[in-house]
Formats: sequence, structure tokens, C-alpha cells
Amino acid sequence: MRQIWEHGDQRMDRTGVGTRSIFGTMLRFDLGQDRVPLLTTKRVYWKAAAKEMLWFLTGSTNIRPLLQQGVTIWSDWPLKKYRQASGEDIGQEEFEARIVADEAFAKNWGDLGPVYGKQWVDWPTYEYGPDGRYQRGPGINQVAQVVESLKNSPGSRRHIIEGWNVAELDRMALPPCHKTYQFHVAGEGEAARLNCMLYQRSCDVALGLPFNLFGAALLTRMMAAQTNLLPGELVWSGGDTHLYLNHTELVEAQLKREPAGAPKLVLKRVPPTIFDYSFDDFEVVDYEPQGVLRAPVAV
Ligand code: DHF
Ligand code: TMP
Repeated sequence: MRQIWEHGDQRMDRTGVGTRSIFGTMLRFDLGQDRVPLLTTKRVYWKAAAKEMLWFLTGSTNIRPLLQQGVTIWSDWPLKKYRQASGEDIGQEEFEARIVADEAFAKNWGDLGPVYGKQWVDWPTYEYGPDGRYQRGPGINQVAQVVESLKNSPGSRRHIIEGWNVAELDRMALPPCHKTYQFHVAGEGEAARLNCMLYQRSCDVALGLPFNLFGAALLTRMMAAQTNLLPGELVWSGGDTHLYLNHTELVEAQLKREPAGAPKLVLKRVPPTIFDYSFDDFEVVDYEPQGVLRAPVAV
């Protein structure tokens, strides 16, 4: 954060807010002994990040299941679209209440397009049908395939979950930021460890990154549990890694704080598949963060 704030290149961005940004960054975390990268210099709503990760795994791209669990991090984008289309000056809470109450309204206005969930578990394919016409083929579940490839060919260099479906980017509310997850097995037998490398093309360090690190760690832990591997290292890499100019207060407050403690993530059960986890299976212990710091999200 300090490096970006003091040495970043100041520029205008898509949202009109402006950022300071550096390009090509890396963070590494040891996930051994249940350790989890969870910021202690502000309270991070890891529960929302966990619910978001489980939502990706269901394949859903609609904000309704998130809102039903009280998670509002994805509301801004459908809300903006609805306001523009309807001309109605509806407030965020009212919009969210309508999505929850009215299934048809949610179907029309709560969908983000073919974002993470869709690409992860149902990447579309096309094939020639019996009538010789080009048509939809069966979707590909990348997550299930990576679980299988980790079990069957741990030494593979192809354990990848990809969100960047070039042909569908224009239908997504936001093209994927945390776009590529690569897994890697190190060591052998009882000591074999699962590493994960995440490539994030664009990173809002104040708001997005804390969620993305926790989410990636959680995904890696679920993957490791499902493949009988020990948690290894999480390597995070960023493309455009930025701080928004309207996050000054948060940045300055956070830079004055000292990190403290070693939070741990506990997975309480190993369900039959990676798609059978529920929120109650996760617990974070030894997390005593400093106070919440709020900042506006650039839409
Ligand atoms: N756009 C931008 N500009 N930055 C993002 O981080 C971002 N993230 C998205 C979608 N679009 C985005 C999805 N993830 C928050 C955190 C993650 C997230 C979206 C929003 C957020 O606002 N966090 C606040 C409030 C958390 C809460 O209400 O539970 C935080 O203080 O962490
Ligand atoms: P962009 O599509 O113009 O890069 O804008 C996306 C913004 O959202 C950018 O600030 C990065 C941020 N972001 C994250 O940092 N993490 C996320 O998980 C998501 C969805 C977005």
C-alpha cells in the first residue's frame, strides 16, 4: 500500500475516480498450519468473502443468493444498470429488497452475466449437432476437472481454472479480475502440498484485495482437503495494482497501524465433493483485527 501510495503512477481510470497504480506485483503466503492471509490492520468481512466463494462454486451469477445471505458486495453493478434502464431513482436498499422479494425481478435485474460462477463450473462449448448445425454443447466444469487432475496426475502443469472467456466478456457486468488460478503439487506422499497461484489482472488494493486473498486461500484449502494434500503456498500476482484516490483516509489510517496476530482458517469437515461445502463448515480463529475502515467502491 505504501509503495503504491508513494510511488504509484497517478492516472484516470474507467470509473472516473482516478488511481495510483503499479504494475506487476507479487505476494506469497504460507497456508501451512491452517494460517490464512487475513488483514489485521482493518476488520475484513471474511464471512462475505467465504459466501462469495461458495456462490462461485454453485455456478450462480445472480446476486439474489448473496443478498439472501446478507452479502451486498455485488449490488452496485446491477443497481446502476437498473437505474439507467428504468430511469427510476431507486435506493440501494430498496433495490436489494426487491431482488430478494421478487424472483422474476431478480431474474431480470439481478444477473451479472456469465461471470466467475458460470465460467468456473459451466464454461460453454459449441459443437455440430446431428443436423449439421452449430449448437451449444455440454458445459465444462473446470473446478471438478482440476480436482480430478490433482488426484490423477499431481505432477501436471495444467491445473488451471480460468475466468477470462474472451467470447463472453462483453456480456459480463465486470470482466473477471481474479481471472486465473493455477494449482501445483509439491513434494510426495504424506508430505505432498498444494500450492496455488492467482493472477489478478486488476486489483483494488483497499477493498478487493483483502477479499481476494481470503477467497483464494479458502479455495486452496477446500481443494487440498478434497485431494488429500496439505495446504502449501498461496502466490498472488497482480497486474494493475492500484489504490483509488478517494481511499485516502483509509490508506492513511491503515498505514499507521501495525499488523498483529496470526489468524487461522479451520475447515471443520470434508464433504463428499468440493461443491458440498456450506458456510458453517468454516471458522476463523485467532482473528483480532483493528477497527473497520470504510471506503466507497468505484463502480
Ligand atoms: N469494483 C471495485 N472498484 N473494487 C472492488 O474491489 C470490486 N470488487 C468487486 C466488484 N467490483 C469492484 C467484488 N468484490 C467490496 C469488497 C469486495 C467486492 C466488492 C465490494 C466492499 O465494498 N467491501 C467493503 C464492504 C464489505 C461489506 O459490506 O461486507 C469493505 O469494507 O470491505
Ligand atoms: P476494471 O474492470 O476497470 O479493471 O475495474 C475493476 C475494478 O474492480 C478494479 O478496481 C479492480 C476491482 N476488483 C478487485 O480488486 N477484486 C475483485 O474481486 C473484483 C471483482 C474487482
